Amino acid sequence: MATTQQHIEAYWMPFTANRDFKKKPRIITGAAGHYYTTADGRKVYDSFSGLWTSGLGHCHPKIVAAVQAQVARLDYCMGFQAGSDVAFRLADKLVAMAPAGMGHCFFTNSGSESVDSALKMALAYHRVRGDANRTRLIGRERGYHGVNFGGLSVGGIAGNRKMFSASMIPGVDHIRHTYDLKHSSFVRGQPTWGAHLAEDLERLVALHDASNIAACIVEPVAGSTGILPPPAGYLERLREICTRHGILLIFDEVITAFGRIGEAFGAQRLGVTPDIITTAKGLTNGVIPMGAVIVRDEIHDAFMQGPEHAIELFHGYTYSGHPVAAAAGLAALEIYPEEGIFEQARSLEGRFEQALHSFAGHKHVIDVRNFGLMGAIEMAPRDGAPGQRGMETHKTCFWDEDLVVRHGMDTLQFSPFLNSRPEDIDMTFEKVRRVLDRID
Ligand code: PXG
Repeated sequence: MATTQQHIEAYWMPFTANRDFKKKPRIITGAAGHYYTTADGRKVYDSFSGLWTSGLGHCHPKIVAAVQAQVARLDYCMGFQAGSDVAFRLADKLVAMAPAGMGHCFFTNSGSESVDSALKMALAYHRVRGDANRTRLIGRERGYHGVNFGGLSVGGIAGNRKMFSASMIPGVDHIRHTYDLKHSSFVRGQPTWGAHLAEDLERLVALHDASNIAACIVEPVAGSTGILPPPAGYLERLREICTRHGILLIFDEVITAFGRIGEAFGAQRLGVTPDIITTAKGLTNGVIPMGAVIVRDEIHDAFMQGPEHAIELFHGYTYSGHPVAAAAGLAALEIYPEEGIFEQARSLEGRFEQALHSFAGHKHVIDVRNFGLMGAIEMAPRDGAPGQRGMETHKTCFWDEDLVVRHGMDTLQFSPFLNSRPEDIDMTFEKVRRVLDRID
C-alpha cells in the first residue's frame, strides 16, 4: 500500500533520523521467515532478526496460531490480585530454563521495564532484609539498559545520557568498559586481555563502601554499544567481587537470552550465575512486547514475610503477564527445544565468525568483534562526519542489495536468525562486502 507524505508525518519514530527517513522512507508492510516485504513490493533479507528479537524468523506459524487462539479465548485480564492461566504456565516454563536456584520471575513489557524492575527489586531486597543503606547502583560505561530513568542512569551510552544528564537517578556510579583497541582488536570471541578490569568494581567499593552498594548491572556481552564480548575470566571475577561484598549481580540478558549466544541464557554459556536476570525480546520472539525479570529464590523469598494479606512488592504494570503476550512466549519457549534452535545457533557460530573476520583488512574496517551469533564490523568514521558511513551502508544495503543491516554510528551489527542456514550467512556478507567496496 502506498504511503503518502501525510501518512508518514504524524509518526515520531524512535531512535531514527526522522527528517532524513521521511525523504525516502524505508517502510515494511509484511514479513515471513527471514524476509521483510517492503512498501515498494520487494523482499528484503533481515540480517538483524528484527532488533535482536526474532531469532526464530518472522511470523512463525506456531506463534501466530498461539496468539490467534489466545486473543479469542482471553484477550486481557487484570494482573493485580488475579492472573491468567497462561502467565503462570509461562513463568513455570521460563524458570525451568533458567540457571538452577532462579525459580521466580516477574513480567514486564519491555527490556527497559525489566531493567527498572530489577533495579527496584535489588533496592527493595536489601531494605526488606534490614540492609537499607544499600542504595547505590553500579553500571558500566558503554552499557545499554534501555531508556527509562533507571536504565538510562546505570547505562553508559553517552549519546543517550547527554540530554538528561541532570535528571539521572541519584547514587549511580559506573565501572569502566572492557574495550581497548590497543590490546584487543580483531579478536575472535572473548578477548584474553582484560579480566583485571573487573577489579574496577573494587575501586567503587573502596570509594563508597560495600555497605552502601545494592547491585551491579552489566550485559554479559555488551550489545548495543557494538558487541563487546567479556574478556575471559572477567565475569567470573565480577561475580566473585559481588559475592564477597554482598552486592547483587544483575545480568541484563535482553539480547543474550534465548539462544543468541547458544544457550537459553548467556549466564549458562558463560558459566557465571548472577542474582537477577533481565530479559525481553526473544521471550516472545518479538511477536508481542513482553519482558521478564528472573530472580534467585533467596531474593523472592526475602519479600515473603509480614501479613499474608499484604502486597509484598509495590510494583507492577497493567500489562504484566498479559495473556496474549504470554501465549506468544509459551509458544516461543516450546519452539526453542522442539526445533533444536540453540544447537543450530551454536553450529553456525564458526561460519558467522569466519564471514565477519573476512572483513579484517578491508579499507574501511578498524575492528571486528563477535560472540555467539552477535557480530560487529566497526568502520572508521569519515572525517568530520561520524555515523555517516554507517548510515550510508545501511541505506545502500536496503535499496541496492535488499538487505536490512543494523548500524550504530559507524559500527555494523549483525544478529542472524538462530535458524539460519550457512548459505544465509554467506549471502548476507557477500551483500555487505559489495556495499563496503562501493562506498567511500
Ligand atoms: N537492555 C539491553 C541489554 C538491551 O539491549 C534494553 C535493555 C531495552 O529494551 P527495550 O525493549 O526497552 O528496548 C535493550 C534494548 C541495537 C538495539 O541496535 C538494541 C536494543 C534496542 C534497539 C536496538 O543494538 N536493545
